[in-house]
Amino acid sequence: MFDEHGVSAEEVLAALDRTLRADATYRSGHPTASMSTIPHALGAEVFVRTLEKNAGRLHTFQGSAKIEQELLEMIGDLLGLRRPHGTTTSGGTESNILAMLAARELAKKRTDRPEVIAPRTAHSSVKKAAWLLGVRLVATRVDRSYRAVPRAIERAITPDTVGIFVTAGTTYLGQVDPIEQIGEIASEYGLPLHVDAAFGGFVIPFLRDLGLGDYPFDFSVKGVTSVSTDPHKMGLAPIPSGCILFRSSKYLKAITTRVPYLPGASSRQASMLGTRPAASIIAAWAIMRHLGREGYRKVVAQCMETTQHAVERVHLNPMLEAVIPPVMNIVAITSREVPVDRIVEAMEGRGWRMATSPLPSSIRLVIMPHVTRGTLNALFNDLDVVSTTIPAD
Ligand code: 0PR
Repeated sequence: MFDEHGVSAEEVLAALDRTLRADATYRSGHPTASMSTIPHALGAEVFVRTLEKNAGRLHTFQGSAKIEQELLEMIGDLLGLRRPHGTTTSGGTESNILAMLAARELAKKRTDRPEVIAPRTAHSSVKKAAWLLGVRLVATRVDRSYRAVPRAIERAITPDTVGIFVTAGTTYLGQVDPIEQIGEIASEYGLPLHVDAAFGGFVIPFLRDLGLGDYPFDFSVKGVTSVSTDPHKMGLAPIPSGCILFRSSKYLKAITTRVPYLPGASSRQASMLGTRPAASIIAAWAIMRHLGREGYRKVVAQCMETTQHAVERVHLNPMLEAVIPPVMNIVAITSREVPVDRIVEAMEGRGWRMATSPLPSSIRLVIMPHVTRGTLNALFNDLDVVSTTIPAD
């Protein structure tokens, strides 16, 4: 109901407090399967200070326009691209939609029945993008480690194929597709190759620095034509914050429209949205400037240490098993006997908010910076009880 007369600010805030008590807070150590976390304090401060700025109107906010460009350049540098052509977005979903739009538009003279190939582990937003854009999505199989099978992708190519989508840091397992091999195929067939690094973009470069794994995924790989990554995941930025970068300007041009009421360069918009917060762009910029590579490396090192602890707890329980040895700070746990759903139900009964993955049926933990050893120990103590006391049938 929308009342004729308003109520006092105190009353509004009290009502808010009561209602929002139902939300999980990151500070409590929960949730244990979110890909976002407590935003970095500097980013939060900058976000609040710049709330009124509109990145959909960069003629009015020319300082913000400069910050957006600098942010894209910093992320380009992180992803191995000196002169990026791209845009900030609201997150991984919008970035995937834009990557698919670029692929479709560049092939529109060639086919009016566009198809995109993506392994079945691609995030659901790839399916959403295909649906929105009238593209047929061809899902290809994955191997026993849940990585895309390059030969299956090659076999799926038809004259109507307009692009290939792969993932660096899959939603459910944090797995990285064999992007070098797929890059070879994309180059050979002259197809755009989009890498969804929504989560992995702020993790994989630091794993490499830390000696915790080398997973080629970015513009250093031949054949990769676009990469998306989200500051609002492991970039520690406030929501909404994503970006997509293209290797060449032709992709960006293909998704750019003109806004008639805006002058000059500001009339060209590549993002899906019109009015959108510059605050999240400025906050992401501030956090990246402040933390530097060193700061993010420390965050990733800490998350990977905690992830290792989670893996040790899984190994200590004979009823549980990690689906793959974690590549990054995502752990998927299956149960050897009791169906995962029943474990989850019992854990929910003990007050945990659990997340599951369907491929394969497993419990999903994302070890973000707010997830501590203490939280994990409490969670595994309960998992140990639950997994050993529920009857298997
Ligand atoms: N690409 C990948 C690889 C992702 O993991 C996600 C989000 C996206 C794109 C879409 O990003 P935006 O949400 O920023 O548009 N993955 C979600 C996440 O973990 C999906 C999710 C959320 C899955 C909660 C399970 C869950 O319990 O944030």
